[in-house]
Amino acid sequence: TGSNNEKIIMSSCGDASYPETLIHEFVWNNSENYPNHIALECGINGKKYTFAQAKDATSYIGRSLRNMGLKTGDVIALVAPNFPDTILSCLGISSGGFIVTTINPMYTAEEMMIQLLRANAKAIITSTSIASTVFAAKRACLSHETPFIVIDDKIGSMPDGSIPFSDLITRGKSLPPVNLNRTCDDIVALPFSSGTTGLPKGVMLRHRNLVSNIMMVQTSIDVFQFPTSTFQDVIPAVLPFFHIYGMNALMLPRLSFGAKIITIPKFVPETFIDVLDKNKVTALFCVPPIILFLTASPLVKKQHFHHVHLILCGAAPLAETDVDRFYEKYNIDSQICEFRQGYGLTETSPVDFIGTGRKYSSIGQNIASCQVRLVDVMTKKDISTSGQTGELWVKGPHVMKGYLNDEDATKNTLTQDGWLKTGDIAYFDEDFDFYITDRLKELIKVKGFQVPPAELEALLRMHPDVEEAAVIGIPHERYGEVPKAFIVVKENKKPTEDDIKDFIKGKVSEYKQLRGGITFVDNIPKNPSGKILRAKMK
Ligand code: AYL
Repeated sequence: TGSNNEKIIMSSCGDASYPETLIHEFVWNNSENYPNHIALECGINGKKYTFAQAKDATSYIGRSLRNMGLKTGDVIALVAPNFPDTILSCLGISSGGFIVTTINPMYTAEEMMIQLLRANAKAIITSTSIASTVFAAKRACLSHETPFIVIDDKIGSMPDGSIPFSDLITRGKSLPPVNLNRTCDDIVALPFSSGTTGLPKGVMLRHRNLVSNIMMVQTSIDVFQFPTSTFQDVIPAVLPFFHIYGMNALMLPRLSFGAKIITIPKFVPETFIDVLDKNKVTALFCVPPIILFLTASPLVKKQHFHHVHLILCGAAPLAETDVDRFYEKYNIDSQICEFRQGYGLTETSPVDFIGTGRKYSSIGQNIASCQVRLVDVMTKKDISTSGQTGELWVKGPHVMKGYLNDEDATKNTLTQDGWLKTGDIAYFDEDFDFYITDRLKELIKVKGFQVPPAELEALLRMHPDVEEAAVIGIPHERYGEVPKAFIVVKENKKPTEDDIKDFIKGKVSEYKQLRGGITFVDNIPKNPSGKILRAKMK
């Protein structure tokens, strides 16, 4: 129990210790023990890097970026599907003393522009298959001289004036090492999240946030008897690296413990199965739709799980029955191929809870160094009884510095004494295992991806026939949730559902489309200050 009637739930794992190192140093820390092991391999074309090669390449990339005139703390946008070179870019940006803002490669040029501008990007790294879209975004909003670096992914070509990514590595070899003027308290990553309300915002994550979270998880997996993670792990990476789950729950921690990462640029069932066929995969990092795929697809066979000791699922709610079905179908020993959930947010680098292995629908318990409070939504008082729901608050060394250039949003999310309000509703049971029951915040999660309703509402209001619009998430069998719009039309206007859908189509990416449909209404319920009453709409 803390001051002011705070009822703090400490981690049963105690505190995690972590080194005061920068994230790229941390990731390659153990690599001298296995320099010739494969660190990265492309699941499509087989391109490989050993740990020694990957470590050196990271450093050369940092030097080359410096040599382009970029300065300490500049933001570099990384807009690429999962490739070995995407990982090297990410770490290279850190080793050059820069900040990486990861942009969803499936975005439209319009969506990319918004992030490039908000993040104040000074350079772009992308890949050939999406280069023309990214280039259009660049041309529309950044200066002509902005370095445009392109990974050759064997699809598409490089726009005029591009710098081939491979040049960064070859040229960097002859450049002097970067004299890094950075500490653990400096920002290194700027992923975007809409948080509890409004449009996507830059989440300022420090080196310390990323490194501490990796060690917080590592310290806890012993206590929760998680299947061990070792340098012999072989892990397919289909979850995108631009999202914090792919970045700091999969790529960076697994590499730092010596695993081999097999990159998959896009979830195509045949590609995924091909990777499972060709490799002795030891762990699977999933979102709920992938669990459904593993259970339902006729392509998936029991033998694919022969070496798998961990299936981790996070980023969206998962039903216990989905896990039961998986085990029933393949008749696999759940003690050998273990299933666990993870829970967290971009704002917490991201992991706060991991499953304890007892109940599949539970997110488990708070990990080492992660303090928790459950705050009653009505009374604002802390809850200390099992079964009672409240908003989940978390605190620890993994909590973001704040939202970039958005003091209001930061103040509304982070209390003065460092508590982060997650916007999720939870309770704990008699074993102190936690369950997420609802979302207080307006965020919609489609296949685990963030869809901020405010973004769709702003777009809908730009339609000439639309007076007012409100967007909420409705349940969807395969995607978890999908966006649905309520629209008030202007006088004498009669747009059809398809008119509106077509208007949205080219403007936002595929997963943000209004799959939940559109309902035309006479008014949208709002509170006196004009805030949409979403709970009422649902
Ligand atoms: P963001 N169950 C239910 N909802 C979840 C879960 C879960 N296991 N995990 C995340 N969410 C929701 O920023 C929740 O509403 O980061 C939360 O506030 O895209 C929101 O997603 C955050 O969305 C891991 C592996 C965390 C993955 C993650 C996901 C981070 C998602 C820990 O071990």
